[in-house]
Amino acid sequence: MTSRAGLGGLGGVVAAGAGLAAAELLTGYLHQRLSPLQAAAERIIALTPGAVAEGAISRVGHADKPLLVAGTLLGFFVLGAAGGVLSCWSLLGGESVFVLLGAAGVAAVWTTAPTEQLSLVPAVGGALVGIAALAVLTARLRRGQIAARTPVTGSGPMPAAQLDRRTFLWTAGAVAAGAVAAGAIGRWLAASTAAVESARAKLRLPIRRLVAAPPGVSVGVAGVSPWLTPVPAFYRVDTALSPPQLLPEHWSLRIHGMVGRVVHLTYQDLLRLGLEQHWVTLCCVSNAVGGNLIGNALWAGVPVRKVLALARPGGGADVVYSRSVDGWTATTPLSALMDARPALLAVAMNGEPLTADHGFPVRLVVPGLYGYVSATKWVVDLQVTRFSDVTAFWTERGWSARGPVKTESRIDVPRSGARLDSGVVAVAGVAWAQHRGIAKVEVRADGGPWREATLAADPTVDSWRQWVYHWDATSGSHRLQVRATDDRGVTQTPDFSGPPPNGASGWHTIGVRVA
Ligand SMILES: Nc1nc2c(c(=O)[nH]1)N[C@H]1C(S)=C(S)[C@@H](COP(=O)(O)O)O[C@H]1N2
Ligand SMILES: [Mo]
Repeated sequence: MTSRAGLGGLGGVVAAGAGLAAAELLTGYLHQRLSPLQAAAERIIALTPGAVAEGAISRVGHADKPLLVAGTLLGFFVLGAAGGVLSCWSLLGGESVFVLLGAAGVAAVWTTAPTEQLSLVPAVGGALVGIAALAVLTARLRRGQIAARTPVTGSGPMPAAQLDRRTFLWTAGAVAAGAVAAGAIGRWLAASTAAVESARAKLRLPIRRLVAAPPGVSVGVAGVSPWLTPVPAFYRVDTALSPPQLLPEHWSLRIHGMVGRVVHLTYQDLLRLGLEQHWVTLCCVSNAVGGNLIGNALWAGVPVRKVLALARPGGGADVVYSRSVDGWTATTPLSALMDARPALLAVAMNGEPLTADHGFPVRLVVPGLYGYVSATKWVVDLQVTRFSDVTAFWTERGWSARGPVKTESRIDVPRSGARLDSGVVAVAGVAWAQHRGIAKVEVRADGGPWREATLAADPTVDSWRQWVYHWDATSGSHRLQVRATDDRGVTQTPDFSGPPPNGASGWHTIGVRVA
């Protein structure tokens, strides 16, 4: 009996630990500010009467935070043990304690960070793991007699009860070891996120920080994508489940392959080459016609040309094979990196150091090419070589080795399916043909004649361009289409194609109803 209760208590502590560890792992993985355990500790500070809290804090001095977290952890373990003991007789009884513990974690996070996306995932995930671990660990204890710690004598088979006890202890030990490992990984992930955030905050880059769109780039129609895409709204596409957390002092770039000299650059070496700021529209090859995997930002970085010049690419080379710290690769034509376009090893976006999501500390940005063949984030290696000798990540998966951006245009307003009043309606959107420039945008209704839209100013051929067409809407259902012509006189093809293997094409078409 005592042995059974004792093992139940142990199982409860281990199950509570498994739940807390799972929560720590999810917290670190999802880059949340506080784990449920930390949030609970923070709530306890907030709920403690001021005088008591101050007294306690002054007595324990700077150790107050870790002590408080340790105390909260102890509280979880004590309640976990109680749940474990209960569950030897009634699983429902034991689990209700765990449900309460989970609810406390969820409530603590909810009251400290209610608005953060995903903030409740660690608490809910941790609760589920704890509940499951309790059920599994105490199953053998509920089944009946567990032998006390008596040495096995003789050579006969071990009694069943003794076997159950062993199995229980082995399982509990394994779960506890897994929990310690998961908790440690979670803490390590959280610490690396915090380190990158503080490194970003401390950086003083010699760049323009107050970023505003150049004059005249907006057609002034509500609902059109702003010319400058704010970083939080900028699309993100990568294969990293969790973005690499790479500190500037740990970053270096190796330039090698068909070069006169192998070059290694540190972050400071790179900055010393001189930063430039350029507006460049980046888009994804997976962007469907009318899609939103596209954004425009002011990038600050060092021209790739300058960096390559240090290594002196040799004759016969036609590609730069870039690699990120997490092993992703891209093949970018050497010519696009050596000609006059502002291909950058970028360190900042819209006046702020890159975020971890967008490639901190250094990424590539090359106007005129889809991201999958040019925009390597967390870039650490540039190999000058030949297209015939390498294949990049997406090329191995069936996408084209070369990915020049196709001339495209999109109707942002009105929305497809909109109900409008008759009269003059502003049809507006964006068009892009990076590094060629947009010369003309035309709109037509119901397959009628193409009408030229008015274009906003175009300070660079590397960014998208806004356009507006004032359409005289008559009642009925209508189909609106747009097409763009680039500065080379090439008009967007009507041939509709989905994204694979080298980018979508076709005219963006929407339907509207006019009253
Ligand atoms: N390291 C790494 N860099 C990468 C990718 C990736 O998966 N891994 N995806 C590329 C693709 S397909 C695109 S479209 C752009 C997107 O950049 P963004 O996430 O900053 O918008 O990054 C490129 N750089
Ligand atoms: Mo992409």
